[in-house]
Amino acid sequence: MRPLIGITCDYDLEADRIQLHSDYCRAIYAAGGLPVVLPYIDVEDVCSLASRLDGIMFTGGGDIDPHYFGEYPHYALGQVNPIRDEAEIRLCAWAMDNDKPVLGICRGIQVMSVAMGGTLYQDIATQLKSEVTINHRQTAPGWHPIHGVRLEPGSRISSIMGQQHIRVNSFHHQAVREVAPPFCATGRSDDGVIEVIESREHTFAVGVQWHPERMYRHHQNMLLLFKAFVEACSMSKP
Ligand SMILES: [Mn+2]
Repeated sequence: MRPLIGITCDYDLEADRIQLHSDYCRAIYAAGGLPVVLPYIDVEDVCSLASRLDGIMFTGGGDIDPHYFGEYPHYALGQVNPIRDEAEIRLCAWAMDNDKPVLGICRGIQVMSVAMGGTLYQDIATQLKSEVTINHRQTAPGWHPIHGVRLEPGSRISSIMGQQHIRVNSFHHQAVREVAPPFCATGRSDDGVIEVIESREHTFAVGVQWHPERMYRHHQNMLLLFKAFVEACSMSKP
């Protein structure tokens, strides 16, 4: 039986409308899972809904309110959504506490980091000092990998991808800054931006800064990530 995978979505506060790129659902389905989109209802009820699922995927979206990691808003901070922030951060902390498999994508890696007490660069272009300057907001099509990511030897992500250097797409201006336990940074771009975090203490808790769901049809190695996640979910007990 296909494992049931909850997928968080975006929430347009002005239009009062939830929305999600279908690629997230298609990628989970292509990897053998059954996708379920999670609405923004009462936070406690979202956790009780999640307790019936086999895993949770946190998706892309806007910026996280820096209040969650003890900072004032930087002038380059984008739009924040308090409803989505509160629900996702609580849900992620619950999932980690209950060892529910978690995959974070783009904003999702940031949600995972912040939920465990980590911090973010609110804007890497102005806050990250590096000799290598990569444009992490590509204008090339989403399926096209624009920069490299070096994966930590022996990490879960390198064993999933079967390589220690991969190429990824990039659609972000924020990034994980300080990683809090149980996470470790296990993948970085050439300018030092953290692009992968993972926990060795959990069944499956991996966050990636890129968008594998937009790549997997052109670059099949990206399906390996969804397959590893779905496989871990299929062994989790709801
Ligand atoms: Mn990037």
